[in-house]
Amino acid sequence: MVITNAQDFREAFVDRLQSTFGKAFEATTRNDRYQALASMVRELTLKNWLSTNRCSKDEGRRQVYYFSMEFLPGRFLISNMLHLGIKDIAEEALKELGIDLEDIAEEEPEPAIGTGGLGRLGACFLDSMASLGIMGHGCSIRFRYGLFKQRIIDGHQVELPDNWLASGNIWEVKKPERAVYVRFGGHVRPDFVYGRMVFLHEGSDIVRAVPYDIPIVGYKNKVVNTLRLWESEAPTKDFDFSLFSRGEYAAAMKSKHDAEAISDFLYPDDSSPEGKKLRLKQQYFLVSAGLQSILRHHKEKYGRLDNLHEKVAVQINDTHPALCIPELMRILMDEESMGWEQAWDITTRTVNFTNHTIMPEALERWSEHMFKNLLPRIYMIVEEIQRRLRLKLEELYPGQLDRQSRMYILKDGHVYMANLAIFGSGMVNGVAKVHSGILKEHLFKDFAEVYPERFTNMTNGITHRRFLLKANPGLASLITSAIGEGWIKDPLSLRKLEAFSGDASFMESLAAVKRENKARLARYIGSATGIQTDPEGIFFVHIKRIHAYKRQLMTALGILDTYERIINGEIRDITPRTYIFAGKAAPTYSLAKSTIKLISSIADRVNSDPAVNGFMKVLFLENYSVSLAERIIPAADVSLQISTASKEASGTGNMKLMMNGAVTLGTMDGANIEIFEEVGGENMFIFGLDPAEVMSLYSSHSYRSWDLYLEDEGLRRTVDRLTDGFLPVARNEFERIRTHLLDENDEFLTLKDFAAFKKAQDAIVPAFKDKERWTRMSLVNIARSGRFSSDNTIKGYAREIWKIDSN
Ligand code: F58
Repeated sequence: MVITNAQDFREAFVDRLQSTFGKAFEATTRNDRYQALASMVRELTLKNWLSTNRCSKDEGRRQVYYFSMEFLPGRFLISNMLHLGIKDIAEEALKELGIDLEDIAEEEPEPAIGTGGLGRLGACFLDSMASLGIMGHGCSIRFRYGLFKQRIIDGHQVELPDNWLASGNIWEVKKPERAVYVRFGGHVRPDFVYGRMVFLHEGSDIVRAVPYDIPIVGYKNKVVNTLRLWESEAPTKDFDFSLFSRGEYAAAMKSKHDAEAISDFLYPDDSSPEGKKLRLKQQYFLVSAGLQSILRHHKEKYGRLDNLHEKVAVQINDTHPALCIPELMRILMDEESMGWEQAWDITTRTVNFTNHTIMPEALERWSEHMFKNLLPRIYMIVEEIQRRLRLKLEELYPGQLDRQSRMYILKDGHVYMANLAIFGSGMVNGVAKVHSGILKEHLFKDFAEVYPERFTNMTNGITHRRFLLKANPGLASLITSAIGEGWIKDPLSLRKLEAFSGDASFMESLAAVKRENKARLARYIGSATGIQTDPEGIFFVHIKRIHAYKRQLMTALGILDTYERIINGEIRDITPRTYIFAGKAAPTYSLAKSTIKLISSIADRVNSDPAVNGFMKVLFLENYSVSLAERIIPAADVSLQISTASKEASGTGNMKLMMNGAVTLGTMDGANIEIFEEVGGENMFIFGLDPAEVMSLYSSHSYRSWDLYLEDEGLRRTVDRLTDGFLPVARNEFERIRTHLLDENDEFLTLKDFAAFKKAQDAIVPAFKDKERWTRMSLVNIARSGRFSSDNTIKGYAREIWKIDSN
């Protein structure tokens, strides 16, 4: 298929529709049209995929494998078209046929294999690696059900299964011939073969891992990398027929179900031992399947494994894939007959670890008992790693058992995954300067003292191709008309835009693009919720996972306070304000779920009050996803990034919003600090405690939220509103939140920072009303966002961690 103009494209498309569906063009459905178009785009990517694979084979360049439990790539269709350079032609051709490309793109089911920033970061990295010509691939699980679909019913989050694969996935290619086998349970028997000790793994359950490959298309460079997703199956595809013939139906199906369960759900509920076991199984499944296939490929190419670290870099995304370390050891020793020293040397030069959070609940540890039963050979290897770690620490810190044990992998009946990841990796990085500092100085201080050279920082980034070029075509074309299209390959050149701050017509166009994006979002909100919003007013946007440390609660209390001050006549400025929230709460996280209900209740009260109706609206948009983010972000005026300082490792929503001209209202946390370095205090609104202040407040134990509440009348009024019948819900509905804020002493310092937050928010209104000033702030944010492109981040990883060239 060679397509060079809209007419060719139109003909090929109509032809494809007819030959696939046997229908006249007029009779085809929206889904038929999506399928036909996607199959054309897929065909174009496959050609480049083949040549990329051939070229990487020929050149012997170092390949990067990004192991992650999560990837949130978003929809592929339009992004692939942009990257292949055929979007404009296709859009024109479709228009001639009366088809809106954006409309049919909605037919694509969105891969929901992720919860938040961590999964989206993986997808941004894949995009940047492909676009920079780095041979970098993703490795994950093909979860049949991704994260739940969120509905908001009567203000509550309701979770529904997300069967994203129900009607197939046109982008994937199943590779049954590349299947591998993964073992669980059983026991290990040492034996001697030709005088050498070997470990025989007997009586284990075997699961077949089948890869599905998704092409990741680089931007106009003919590079196509791979996101490989593994699906679990029983080793023989059918059930056990002998049991079936004896009438034991349930037993006959059991092993099939058990095997398939591994790739059924992302993050099964792990409050039960069974749930925990399944999670550990998933982690080992991912790691073992991924590494076996990498090593097989490497051997096919080089015929040896002693050069593995020269040709392969494995990046482990948080601790979920940390079993890469003992599994690589197992393969090198048990299957390739390498000695411990050599295998360890290769492993630690191949694997690197990224930490994404300091929240204690995310620092994984497994019961040693469960670990040993499920992964007996891996357990033996971990025991030996622990033994060697202990010897090393005893040598360094003789007799200092407390200090030593803080670094142990095995202790108190548990396996500590972060300690394993640090000890077994070549490099360890955090995801923003402040976060990497906290890792070195607090969380992993002991290790950083042993291995100072191992710790580094790689500030996160986002792909400007999805979050600007694709999501905001109006802004993208204004930028291109001003500075040319060089910024798409070189995002730092967005800086050139600053020269236009004195160009009245450019600035007017910039404001017009934002207005148009807001009008588009307002239309969407109107049709999705029936609520009318005013695109002339301020759009405040707080979109991310719902978590107490991200303080959606503070925004909600801020709205309550503003609303009351308006109806009391304390605020007379009636600049329209729309507050937009979106995000999912973990199903078992009751405080986060109450926060969603609170936002919905505030929305019910505010949106139905005629006294503020013309100018104040609150919305919680359900089912946050990459595509919903792409809708909201271009329309944001104010980006709420208000986590308790020190808690947000980096944040990446802050970067996406900044790049689209939103001004940040934030705390000095995560990458906000680096955004501040770029744009300065005059182009963002910073408030509240900084990380050092927060940490010293915690360690001094001097904070009492009750005292603050009793002292500050305004604060008391707002907190009381939760439970005094002001909101249209039962009075005890938000008792949980009140308890968190007062009796549990406000762990995330929402009340402590509240006065500063209010002040910062109040300062936004006059700044927004000064249109020239606001548009200039917006321009500076866009122009200086290039540093936060994931292209830069990936160049950093390539240079410092993977030691490869990127152009
Ligand atoms: C996020 N982590 C961080 N974790 O919160 C964010 O600051 C950072 O920018 C981002 O990683 C990328 O580095 C994150 O998204 C999760 O989603 C957890 C995964 C495991 C279950 C609990 C949530």
